[in-house]
Amino acid sequence: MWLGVLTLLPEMFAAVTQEGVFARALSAGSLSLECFNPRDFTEDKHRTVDDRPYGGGPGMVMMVEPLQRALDAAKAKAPKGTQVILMSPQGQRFDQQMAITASQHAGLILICGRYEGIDERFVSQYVDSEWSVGDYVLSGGELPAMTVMDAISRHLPGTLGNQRSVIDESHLDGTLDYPHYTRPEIVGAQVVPSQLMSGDHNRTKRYRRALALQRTLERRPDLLTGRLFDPLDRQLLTAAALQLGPHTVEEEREKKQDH
Ligand code: 4H7
Repeated sequence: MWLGVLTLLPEMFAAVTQEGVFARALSAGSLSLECFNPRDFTEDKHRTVDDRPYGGGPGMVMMVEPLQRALDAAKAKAPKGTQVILMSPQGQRFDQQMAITASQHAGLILICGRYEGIDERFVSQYVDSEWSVGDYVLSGGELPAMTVMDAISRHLPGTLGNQRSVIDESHLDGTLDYPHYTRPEIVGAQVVPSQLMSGDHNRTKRYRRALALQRTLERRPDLLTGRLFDPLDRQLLTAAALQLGPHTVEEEREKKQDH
């Protein structure tokens, strides 16, 4: 997969290119990354990339022309069909399914905004989609772009070591991850759950599934709504709901009393 990034701060991307899954995907050749700095595509002495907002107000806005030229340079190197994505607080919420889908594309161009934002005429003319990594505002799109890049790189062939099927992982099947333990067996007053010590693979599997479902119900019930479950999952979820039921009803009652 080919990744192009438009950024005024290309040095930031050392954070993902120097170590970790993304770096290994680069070394393995299943991924390549090229940064394009709009400042390198300016023609004035001061290499200006921003200007004051029409209509007034605080801060500066990224100008169309340097972005346009940087994007042209990126597109000249991009594979056919490469999508142009703007990292933006106004974007569609980026999730695991989008990471998987994107990892199957030949190319992707990620645009990182700075200052107060980007001239809307550039966005409407060149951007195919806007993605957000969460409902908060950051000072630039670089960290969101790296977040997306890391999530995507984990799904490229040969990156997850032995292709250990990512199926077991949190979010892929719409449930949160189960808790993990390693040596030593005892830490202070806490021991490793006996279900993981028996060596009985089916018992371990069932225990982990029970905890994954229980935690999802407890922490992210929104992930469970509208889903279909096989008989074992239904049984584990029902047991979890029975444990949780009075607790959440109580919380709802308290919430109502508070108001
Ligand atoms: C596009 C438009 C993504 C990109 C405006 C980007 C959060 C996310 C940015 C802006 C981002 C996310 C520039 C508006 C900085 C705010 C102070 C870059 N923030 N910004 N201003 N949630 N910021 O994915």
